[in-house]
Amino acid sequence: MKRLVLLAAAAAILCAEQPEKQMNRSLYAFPGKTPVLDGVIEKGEWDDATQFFGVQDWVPQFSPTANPADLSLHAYVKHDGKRLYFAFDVTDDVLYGIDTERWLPTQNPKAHDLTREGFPWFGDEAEILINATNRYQAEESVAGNGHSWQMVCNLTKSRPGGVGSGGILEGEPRRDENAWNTYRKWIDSKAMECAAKPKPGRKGYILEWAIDFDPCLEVEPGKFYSTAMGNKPMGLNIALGDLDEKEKGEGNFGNFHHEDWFSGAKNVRTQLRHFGTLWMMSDLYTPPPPKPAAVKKTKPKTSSKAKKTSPKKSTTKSSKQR
Ligand SMILES: [Ca+2]
Ligand SMILES: [Ca+2]
Repeated sequence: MKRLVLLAAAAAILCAEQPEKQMNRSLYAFPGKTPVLDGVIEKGEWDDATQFFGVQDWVPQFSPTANPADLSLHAYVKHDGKRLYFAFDVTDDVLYGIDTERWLPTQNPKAHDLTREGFPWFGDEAEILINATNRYQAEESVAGNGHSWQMVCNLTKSRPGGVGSGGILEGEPRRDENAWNTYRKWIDSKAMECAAKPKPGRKGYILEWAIDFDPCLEVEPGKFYSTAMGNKPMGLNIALGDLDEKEKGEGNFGNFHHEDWFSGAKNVRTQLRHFGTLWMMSDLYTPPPPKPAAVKKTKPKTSSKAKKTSPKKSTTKSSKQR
């Protein structure tokens, strides 16, 4: 009995330490205009996307992020019936390999080799993990195929451009040669593309990421997502990685400063069961009907003075003058 009480107390503490907002997040990708992948968020380009924000309330793998000027995210998601798109507008006060030297982690002197021995995620970067089947069995991570995958977009290196040029890279599991080769094929065929560019003033960067439904969203063997399937949930996780100066990540693996996750929990965030949900929406977003206008409680002023100087009129005038 005593043991049961203790267990219950321990469970309560665990629940308290992992607030519900960090688990099972959902995003909705609606149809929208095709964006231009150039690392610039043009006016209106992403207005029809679903917006989401981070990373103070995301799940930290390393040092928790407390200051939005240190690291924060304004992100967008939509699709155009053929491809799924994400844009990441990242605020990051120190850009690794641009504002700093290209220092290496003690764990891997080959971190920047663009091979299976390298660390593709080493740098300022984002990772997308998708489970298109939305099914899992136990504690498995992604398979590294159209059903489930993990890819990287790094600010300062890429498969197409090499070290020094940001963009898309093969992700995990690197130990699996089949996964690596599949990812390589997706990049070479442009089934997956990512544009990465520092923002003017260099206090952050933009990533614009495109993912072909076929071959990257394989919901059943040989069957890829299409809007004809209607609205469909998929597993989704996102990581935002932050390297600054080496000393800032003291004590963390690879001297990472931050690695914050959209969903899950520390150390298990790559397991499919910890993913959040991405709803692929087949129809345009329909806003809810407007609420009936509230009845004004205060009587409008009726003095002759107020009538003569209508505030509406003067606003129009001043805006015209501008
Ligand atoms: Ca753009
Ligand atoms: Ca950084």
